[in-house]
Amino acid sequence: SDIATLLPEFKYSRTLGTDPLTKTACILGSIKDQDAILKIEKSAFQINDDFSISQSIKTKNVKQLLHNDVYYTGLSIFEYDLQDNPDLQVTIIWPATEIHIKKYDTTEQTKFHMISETPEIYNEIVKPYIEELYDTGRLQWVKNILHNGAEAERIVYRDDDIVILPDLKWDGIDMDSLYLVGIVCRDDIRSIRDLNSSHITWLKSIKNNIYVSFLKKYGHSNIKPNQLRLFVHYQPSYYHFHIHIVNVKYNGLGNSITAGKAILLDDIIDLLEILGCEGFMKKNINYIINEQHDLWTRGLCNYVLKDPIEHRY
Ligand code: M7G
Repeated sequence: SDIATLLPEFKYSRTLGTDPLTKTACILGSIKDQDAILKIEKSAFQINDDFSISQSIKTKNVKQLLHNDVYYTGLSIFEYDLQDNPDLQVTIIWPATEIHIKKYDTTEQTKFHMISETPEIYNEIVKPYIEELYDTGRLQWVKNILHNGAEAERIVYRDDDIVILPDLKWDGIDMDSLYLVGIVCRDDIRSIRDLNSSHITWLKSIKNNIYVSFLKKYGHSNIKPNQLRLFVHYQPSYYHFHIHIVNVKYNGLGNSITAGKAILLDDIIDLLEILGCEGFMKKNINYIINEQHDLWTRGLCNYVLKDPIEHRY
């Protein structure tokens, strides 16, 4: 299938969420009687030296809303072109699973809670969940990238440790929202919980290769390696260890770059020095979970701090 053939077949069922800040809409529907998620996002402006307002906005397409003193506002339609200045980024997930739908459904994501996940809670609730998910095909896209040549033409860097490529969320054009993902080749690390001090050298070398390959591919841009935010999610959506590589100035990511979800790669490496051979299994991990998440219903709901105040102080 191809996105251009899927799109006309999409039948609307309900809106999963719209966000006026990121100019995004997520819609649930179906394609050939199977659930599908359609995400549309207005693209960022590409304004370069030969950008010409007068060419991009046709006079007949401007309607004035007000003029008062030096202030003029109006509505308009911009001239786009598919190659260098597209209007929209479109994502389709099809067939979409219940987990996908929950992830994109912001109408239901109203209740969030802080969780302090102890190693015991991890072993009792999270680990069995990860193991169960592992063979359900949810990581097929990762396997396809690592072993089956998927997205091959997009790959920025590859060695025995990591494959780096543009993230699904990035349009590949707008450098202000540059977003790459580095997927490690080994498949024995599901999340940061599996990391310990024996992985420090490996992580440092990966970090270095992220910077070197970034410079090779995007050195012509104005972004310096120290302007990349390297981070890892806990909980992630996909339990195969990967690193998010994002332009520091991009803050259109909502919850996914906030404390309670994103942990800087440098902090992970530093923490491993302290945590030693037990690694993250020695530590509580604190994060935010919403009631829609499977882990919530599978038991995290029993561990939420109903009264986080410790009265002995
Ligand atoms: P995560 O922390 O597991 O979950 O990151 P998140 O989606 O909640 O952030 C997985 C990352 O992989 C995300 O940044 C996704 O956008 C990205 N990603 C997911 N899929 C299915 C693909 C894909 O098929 N190709 C690429 N290139 N990136 C993907």
